[in-house]
Amino acid sequence: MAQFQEVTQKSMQHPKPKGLDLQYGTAGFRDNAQHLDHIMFRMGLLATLRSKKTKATIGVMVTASHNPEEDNGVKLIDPMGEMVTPAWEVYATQLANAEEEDLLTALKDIIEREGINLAEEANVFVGKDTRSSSASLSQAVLDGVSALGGHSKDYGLVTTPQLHYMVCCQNTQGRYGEATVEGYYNKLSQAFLQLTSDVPNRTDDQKHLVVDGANGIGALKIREMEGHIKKGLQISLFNDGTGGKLNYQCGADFVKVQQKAPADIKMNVGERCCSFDGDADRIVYYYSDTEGRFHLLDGDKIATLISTFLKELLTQAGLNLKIAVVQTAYANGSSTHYLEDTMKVIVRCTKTGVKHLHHAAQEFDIGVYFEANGHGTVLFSKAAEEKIQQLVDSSSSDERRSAAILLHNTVNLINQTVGDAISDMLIIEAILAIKGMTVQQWDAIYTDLPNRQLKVKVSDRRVIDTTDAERRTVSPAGLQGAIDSLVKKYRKARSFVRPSGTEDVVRVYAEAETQESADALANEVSLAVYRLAGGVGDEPKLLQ
Ligand code: 16G
Ligand code: MG
Repeated sequence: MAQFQEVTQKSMQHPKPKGLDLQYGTAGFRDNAQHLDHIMFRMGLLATLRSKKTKATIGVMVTASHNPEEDNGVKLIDPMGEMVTPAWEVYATQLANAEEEDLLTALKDIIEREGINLAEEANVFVGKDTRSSSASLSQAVLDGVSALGGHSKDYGLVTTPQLHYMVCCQNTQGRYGEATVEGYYNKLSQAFLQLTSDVPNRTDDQKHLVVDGANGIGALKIREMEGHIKKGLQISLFNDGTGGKLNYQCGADFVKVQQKAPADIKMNVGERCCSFDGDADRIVYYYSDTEGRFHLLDGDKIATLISTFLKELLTQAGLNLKIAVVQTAYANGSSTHYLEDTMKVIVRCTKTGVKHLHHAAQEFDIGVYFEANGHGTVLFSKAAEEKIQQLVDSSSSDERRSAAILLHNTVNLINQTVGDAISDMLIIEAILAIKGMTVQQWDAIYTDLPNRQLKVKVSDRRVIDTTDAERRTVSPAGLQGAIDSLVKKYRKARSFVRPSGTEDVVRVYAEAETQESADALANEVSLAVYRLAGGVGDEPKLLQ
């Protein structure tokens, strides 16, 4: 077929280095940008097939999120704006690793297995982050789409969540919103201004927020959006990409891992600050207290703030909707305790990775999901949205209806397709404004248990097999028993280990009543991993 000839020909311009083998990881391919040209072309092909299969628009985002500038990567987006279904991640890996002469066979294999009609139309939306390699790599995606006769729309520089949003808007015929960047700003800013417009006497200080844009796409988009929201929010933007390097000593991952503020940021005592990651799908908040101590408000604190707010509104609106918070094993034990025991909300734990949390959150009327690292959003079921809308349209008592209006605007402010730093930031700012809360008061809702994360190098991290949402290991033999007896030595302690999905290491997490205990436990568990799971190099060094 002519289409296949076109694929073979165009593929010669995006040749695969022989023997190179890459995996579609937790959130797509990620590697040094120099290794990715053929991957991008082939993901253009795959997205076209996925579009023909689903008869819907598919998204391809070129980004390596919080990785260093030299890296790049690609994420595929399914019709409702969610991450691509796991079965197709397997195809992505197969297609990516087929040697040049086997490419058509790999392609035909997918077509056959999925029963794809090649005559079907295909539409692919493409976006990219600000990395210097992103321009040519996104061109490779576009080449892949056209090689299989698909139509594409190049959104150019957008955040990952913006592209997810566009795909959802397109496939819902505009019901979710207008599939343009301007449409995104309008929808979110209107909801934000409506939520905050009735809040009396907000001072300029209360409206002020310091934002660290990680020198990435989020900074660019905040600049574009600033004018739309300035009545309700005054932003001081740092790491806006004009001077510093992407993700270098800044951004959500740096702040979360290092537990300190970005290098080039000016923060006054008690001032609210937040950091985005390199593709603006993660956010964390922080402030510094009068003693100069740094306080981090991570995904767990964000989930608590949002779910508490929603639960109170549901009560005021008299709506009987089932709300749950979805976390991972990394959630601080204090947050889980607070949510279950004080807030009385359902808490679920899933494996690490947004797709797992997203999936679990879909089971509830309202599913709030956040990873501790700041990835997260809220999902509202169709029934929940309808009930809220009915109440907004009704003539019920003022209090019930006002609560429903707040809920309605909250729904519009949230990007339900995926975690979105801009949308999450605006919802947090709106809640703090409505409740008249300072960042310190938010932080004081519960106190995090001290914790420590370490990495251990082993010869093959796949020897570690986990169960119970990664909270327990089933292999290698003896490891879980060892962890259990170590945990017993400390008060309020918990520890688990899991193979990383993005790095060649085993991750160790420990928490306990004091920092000393958490550190000691993390050290001891690391040593157990090293000894029982084939550690390489020197024994893990004990933390001082
Ligand atoms: C990816 C995931 C993130 C997860 C992280 C875990 C998405 C969009 N991103 O970045 O959610 O926390 O991997 O990395 O799903 P790890 O497996 O190396 O610990
Ligand atoms: Mg990211």
